[in-house]
Amino acid sequence: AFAGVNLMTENISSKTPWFPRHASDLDNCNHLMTKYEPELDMNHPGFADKEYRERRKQIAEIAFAYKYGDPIPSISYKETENATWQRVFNTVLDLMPKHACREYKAAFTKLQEADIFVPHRIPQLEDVSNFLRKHTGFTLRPAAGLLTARDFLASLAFRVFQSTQYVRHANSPFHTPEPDCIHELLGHIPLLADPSFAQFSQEIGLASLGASDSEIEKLSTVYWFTVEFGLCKENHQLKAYGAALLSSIGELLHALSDKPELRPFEPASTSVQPYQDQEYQPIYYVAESFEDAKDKFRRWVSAMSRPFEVRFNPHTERVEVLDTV
Ligand code: TIH
Ligand code: FE2
Repeated sequence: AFAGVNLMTENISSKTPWFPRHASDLDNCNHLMTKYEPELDMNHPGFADKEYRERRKQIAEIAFAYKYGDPIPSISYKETENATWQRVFNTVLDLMPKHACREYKAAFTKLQEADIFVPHRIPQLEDVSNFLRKHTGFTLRPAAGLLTARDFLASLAFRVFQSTQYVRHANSPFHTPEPDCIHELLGHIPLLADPSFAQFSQEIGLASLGASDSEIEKLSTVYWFTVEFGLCKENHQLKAYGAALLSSIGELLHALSDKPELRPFEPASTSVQPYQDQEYQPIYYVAESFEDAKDKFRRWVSAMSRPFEVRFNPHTERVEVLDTV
C-alpha cells in the first residue's frame, strides 16, 4: 500500500478537510460539543448546582490555556472529589476481577504498583501521561469537555489522548452523561497502556485524518462501540473492555445482563448503527479479541475513499502523507 513512498501533497485537494500534521497542531484541535455540559443539559446531575458548574469551568480553563509541550498542570482536588473517585475506584476493584478483560487487569495492576492508582486520591494527568509514555508512547493533553469527533480522533493519530480533568457530580458517581476524569482514568488509561490496544486506537486516529464528514461519523461510531462500549470474548466468557463500561458500574452490569442485544463486531455494520449517548446502550458489539478487531478494522478502513495514506513518524511526531495512486 505504501508503494511509491514519495512524500507528497498533490493528492490533498482543496476539498480535503484540514488536519494536524504535527503533534503541536493539536493546539488547534480543541473544539467542544457543548450539548452535554451541565450548563445546557437539563439531565446533567450538575445542571442545578451552581458551585459544581463553577468548579467544572475553572478546571476547563486549564485545558483552554494548555499548549503543546507544557507539563499538565496539577489540580488540587477537593475532599468531595477524591471521595467520588474512591467510591468508583472501590467498585471497579470489586467488579474487575470477574468482568474486565485480562489486558485491562494487567495494566491496572501496573498503575497500582506505580502508586498512580490509589483509593484516596485522584491521579494527576501529568503522572499518568508519563506512565503511558513509558508503556506505549501515548501521552495526554487536558481537554475542556467532550470534543468534536474530528478533533478527538485526530489526536489519537499522534498517540495523544485528550483527557478531561474535572470530576463528575458527587450525587451521581456510577454514571455520568459526559466524560469526566474518572471515566478517562478508570476507563481509558489502563488499555492505553496495552500495546495492542494502543495500536488499534492510533489506527482509528490515522484513518480519520482528512476524512469526509460521513467517514468521521462512521469512525466515531466504531470508536463508540469498541473503545467506549466494547465487549470481548475470553475463554468463551464475555468481558468488558470499553472505557464507558469500566468507568460506569451501572452500565457495566446492564451490558452483562440479559437485557441488551449482543452482536458480533463487524466494522461495516457496526459503523452505521445509530447509538444511544444518554442512556444505557440497547446494543453492544462483541470482539473475538483485540487482534481480531484490529484485523477487521484494517480491512474495512482500506476500502475508504481517501486518495492518500498517512504514516506517523514517532521521531518527529509528524504525520507524513504518502501518495497511493
Ligand atoms: N457514561 C460514562 C461514565 O459514567 O463513566 C461517561 C461517558 C463516556 C462516553 C460518553 S459519557
Ligand atoms: Fe471516553
